[in-house]
This record gives sequence, structure tokens and C-alpha cells, in this order.
Amino acid sequence: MKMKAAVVTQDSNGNVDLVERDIRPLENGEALVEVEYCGVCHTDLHVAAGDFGQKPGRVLGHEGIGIVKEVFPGVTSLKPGDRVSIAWLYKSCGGCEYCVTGRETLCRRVVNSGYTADGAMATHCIVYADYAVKVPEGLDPAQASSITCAGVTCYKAIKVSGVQPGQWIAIYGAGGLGNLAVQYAKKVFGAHVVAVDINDDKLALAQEVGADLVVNPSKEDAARFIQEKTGGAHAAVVTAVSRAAFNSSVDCVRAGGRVVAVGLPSEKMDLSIPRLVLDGIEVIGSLVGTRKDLEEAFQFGAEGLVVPVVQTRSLDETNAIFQEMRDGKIQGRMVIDMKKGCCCSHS
Ligand code: 8ID
Ligand code: ZN
Repeated sequence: MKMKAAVVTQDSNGNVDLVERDIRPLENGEALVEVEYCGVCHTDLHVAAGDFGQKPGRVLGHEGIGIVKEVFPGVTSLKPGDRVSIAWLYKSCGGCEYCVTGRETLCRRVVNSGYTADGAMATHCIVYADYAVKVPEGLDPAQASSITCAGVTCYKAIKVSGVQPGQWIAIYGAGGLGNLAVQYAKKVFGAHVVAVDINDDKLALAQEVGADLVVNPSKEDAARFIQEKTGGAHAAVVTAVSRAAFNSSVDCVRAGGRVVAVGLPSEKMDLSIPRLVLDGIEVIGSLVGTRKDLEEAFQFGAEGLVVPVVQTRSLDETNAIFQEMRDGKIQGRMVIDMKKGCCCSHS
């Protein structure tokens, strides 16, 4: 059987080639999923451009949702017909200090979809069954796809931020991740939210989904604005792909504030040592979420507390979507619908 897939170009130039490939036979513990939707995450752009090492030929995609078609004999966690996710956490070792202490995404032997394993930007994908999280009833599959990375990453990062109900959190970057961060922070954690983005359209959408305040750092000093309006945020989550945003986030929090780094610009941030020490600022990274985090993040979507803003396109348009993302033109999340523009010759 064949599949159609978007793979990193041989020279990792930031684009994909659309190819037809054989679907390999399943191995122990695996399941074959017919992909319905796959969101395009900015991480796909980083992988396609070789930002974390060159991955020519790799099938991208870690915001996949699909239906299980077949499982390897002995697999009990999934059955044909189940709707499941294909997330960044493809598989971890299950036995190391990270895996046994609820930090499986930090496993040193982790395998990641669309990076070190072939991912979900394809008509079909092979998953490791125990790591494919089931999508709850009542959650639209296109919306579920954007929760599979963007949603769970922000939900987890806000957990890590420790923000309490009624406190202020600053969300830097109001794109695919940031729009969902605003919603989780507001609707699930009961925080007051200030959204920061260089694009006014994204700020308008952030306001629509619940941001109390918005600020555009290309027009005014965001950290000063946040200090003046809130007395300093209690926490900040930085999803912007920009060093300037990371630097500003350290200045926007009050004494004792915590900055959670999520965005992945290939740069270094400035940290004033006196600011860190005298004001007790914490800076911590947060990487996607565990399977349990994803189950929880899905449930808030199924209950309608969080409503991902998604638009759908075809797999053939992947390079155009990448360019729109680079240009900051996408509102919410662009999701590839595998049925769109499909000739069905591959199935
Ligand atoms: O687990 C993780 N830590 C994780 C998971 C998923 C994604 C990390 N990421 C990383 C991605 O690799 C990427 O580096 O998070 C970053 C954001 O991903 P995204 O939300 O999928 O990207 P996007 O939709 O393009 O949104 C980025 C937003 O940042 C804004 C842009 O306008 C856009 O809305 N932005 C930029 I670029 N510079 C800014 C600045 N200086 C800014 N906003 C505020 N200030
Ligand atoms: Zn992602």
C-alpha cells in the first residue's frame, strides 16, 4: 500500500517535497493510522530548515489526528476505528529517571514524530500504540489536531508557570500556540491575560478569545506597558520566535515572577544577573506535554472551554502554508485536511 507524504527536501531548504511512498509493515507495538488532519506547527518550519540538524526525507508533522486501521498482534491499547493523536512524543524509553517521574518528554532516548520518526503530514502514519492518545467524543478532529501540539504545549507551559486564578500572565506571541495559550490561561486557569504580538490581527483575535489586554511591541515597550497596567505579570509564557520577545518577557514580570520559555528561535537571550538575583526571577523551559497532559488538554476542548481557531487546506499546499506562517499571515492554526484535493489513488 502507498501513502502520500510531505517530506523535508534533500538540502533542508525549509520546504517539503510531496512524495509517494510505500507503507512499511507494522512492527511490535505499532499501529497504522489513516490521517484525517495534521496542523502545521512552526516547529515543522524549524525541522524543514535544519534548525535542529538536517533531516532530509523525513515525513514532517506532529499535530496529527487519524483513525486506527490496523494494529500489530498483541497491541491492546488501541483497536481499529479508534480516533487518535500523532504528537511530538512518538515514544520514550519508559524506564529512565524522566519517564518514571512524569517527565517523559525529557527522556534521553525519546523519539519524536516528524523529527526522528516519520510524522503525520501524510495520508498514513505508523504510531507506537501506547503513545497515541485517544481523542474524546465531542471534540472536532480538526480542532483536536491543533491541541495535539499547540494546545498541550501551552496547557503544560501554563501549569509550569504556576499562575494562580486572578493573577496576571503575559503570553508573548499570539500565533498558533499563543492563541491557545490565551484560552487555556483564561478559561482553564482563571488568570488575567495580556497578549503580546507584533501583528495587530493576531492581537485582535487574542482579544476575541479572551485576552484582557493586548500590546504590540513594534509600537510601544511591551514590558513597560505590562508593568504599568498590571504591576508586573506574575508569569509569562513566551511562544514568539524572537529573541526580543524573550528579553522583554524577563522585564515584564514582577519580583518572584516566572518566565516559561516555549518558542524556539535559534538564539541566546540576555539575562541580567542583578535582575535575576535581586528580584528572584525564574526562567524555565517547557517542552510539549506528557500523554496525560494531552488527555487533559483534549478534555477541555471536548467540554468547549477551549475552542481552537483552525482553517483547513490540502497537503499539496504545504509549502504555501509554510510561507504564510513565515510571513505571520495565519490566524490561529492552519490544518491540513488529508481528504482535501485527494485523488484517492494512494489508498
Ligand atoms: O514544546 C515546545 N516548547 C514547543 C512546541 C511547539 C512549538 C515549541 N514550539 C515553538 C515553535 O518551534 C516556534 O518556535 O514555539 C514557537 C511558536 O510556534 P507557533 O505558535 O506554531 O508559531 P506561529 O504560529 O508562527 O506564531 C509565532 C508568533 O510569534 C509572533 C508572530 O507574530 C506569531 O504570531 N512574534 C514574532 I515571529 N516575533 C514577536 C515578537 N518580537 C512575536 N510576538 C511578539 N513579539
Ligand atoms: Zn508543534
